[in-house]
Amino acid sequence: MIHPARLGTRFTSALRSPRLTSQLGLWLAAAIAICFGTGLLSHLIQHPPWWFTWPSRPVNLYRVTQGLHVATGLAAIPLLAAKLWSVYPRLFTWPPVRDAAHALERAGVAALVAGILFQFVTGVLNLARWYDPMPFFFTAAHYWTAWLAVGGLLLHVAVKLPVIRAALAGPAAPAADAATPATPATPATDAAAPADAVPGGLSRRGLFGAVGGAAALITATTVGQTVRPLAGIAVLAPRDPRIGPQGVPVNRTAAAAGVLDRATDPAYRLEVTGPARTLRLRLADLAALPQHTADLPITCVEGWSAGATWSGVRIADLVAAVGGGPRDAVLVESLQETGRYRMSTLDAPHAADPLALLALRLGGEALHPDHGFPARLIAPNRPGVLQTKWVARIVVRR
Ligand SMILES: Nc1nc2c(c(=O)[nH]1)N[C@H]1C(S)=C(S)[C@@H](COP(=O)(O)O)O[C@H]1N2
Ligand SMILES: [Mo]
Repeated sequence: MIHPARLGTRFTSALRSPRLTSQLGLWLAAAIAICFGTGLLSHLIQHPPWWFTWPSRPVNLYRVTQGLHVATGLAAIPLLAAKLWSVYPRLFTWPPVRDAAHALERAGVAALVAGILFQFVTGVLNLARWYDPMPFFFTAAHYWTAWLAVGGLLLHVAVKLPVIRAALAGPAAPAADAATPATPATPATDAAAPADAVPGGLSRRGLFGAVGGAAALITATTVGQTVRPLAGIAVLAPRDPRIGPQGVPVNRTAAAAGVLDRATDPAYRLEVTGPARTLRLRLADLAALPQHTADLPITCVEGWSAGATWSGVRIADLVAAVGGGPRDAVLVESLQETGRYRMSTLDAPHAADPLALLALRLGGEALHPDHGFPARLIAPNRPGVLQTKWVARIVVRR
């Protein structure tokens, strides 16, 4: 049996060094910062606190921020893998903890790694719409773990700052890094001794090429779910944004939402309630109102998006018809009786935007039942989950 103290000598790559770990860490931190910022933004848009308002323009802004959220999260996976590879021999350092401070630092790193892995795994499961392995509500777990992971990350960077500084300022030659601990703060066990290196192993440039290549490949084969010119090569994206009824994907069909009968019932009435009156409108009444057309995307939080041409009645016109005004918010309710996305709120900037429609038509045809027939909400610069389908009721909120 090998004594644990000798295990370290079996990790032979001379590439491992505080410098390599720091450089990978820098890229990883940049990706995580964008991913966290855009994720937080998406959360704020969906659950706005009183101090937060989200504009209705530019119409594609959320498409960009949520596309970045998913793309940076995916691209960070090979970066994390490489960074963990660069330090994992330390799992076997002996003794495992030197003192209380060291124990705390190691526990912090363990929590941080667990948090980030949880984010990547749940994020990918959500993209794949595979909820079985997640016995919790994805959105809440993904949101709160993000705070834990980012807190852990800031702490980790703070603790490691002297090492990171010295490593990044130090000489570029990896052998020199590995041979001389960069600062007294760096324990001698930080890197395998270059004497152990396997000649002809992966070069530093080769490693960065492989990691960068993997990140680029993942991005190129998934980002087409929102960047249309790349749709043809998006072989790893779970969703082809060009495929679906009327050329637009569907997340929840009318049958799955249990609304097919009521949506196609000739007795359908849209109820519009405002400070002055309540209107009950037949589909023919809605079609007789002034119709407007808007080119707007469906932007799913899952990272896919699809632009389409919608036409129907302006939300602002309906609000005005029941005595509301441009400073009012609007509650939109679906025929769907249960489910998290049966309702949404349009804040005043969105409700008053002339592009916010109660859409009756998609691409010049009546809405397909799966796209929300007889009427769906479509408004600019909003997550897909807030674009309520099969609208039954609109309530003006002062
Ligand atoms: N009533 C209702 N509306 C809904 C949903 C839903 O489950 N129920 N899903 C939302 C989600 S998650 C998205 S991404 C869009 C998808 O719209 P589409 O199916 O018309 O493309 O509809 C939204 N509207
Ligand atoms: Mo969605």
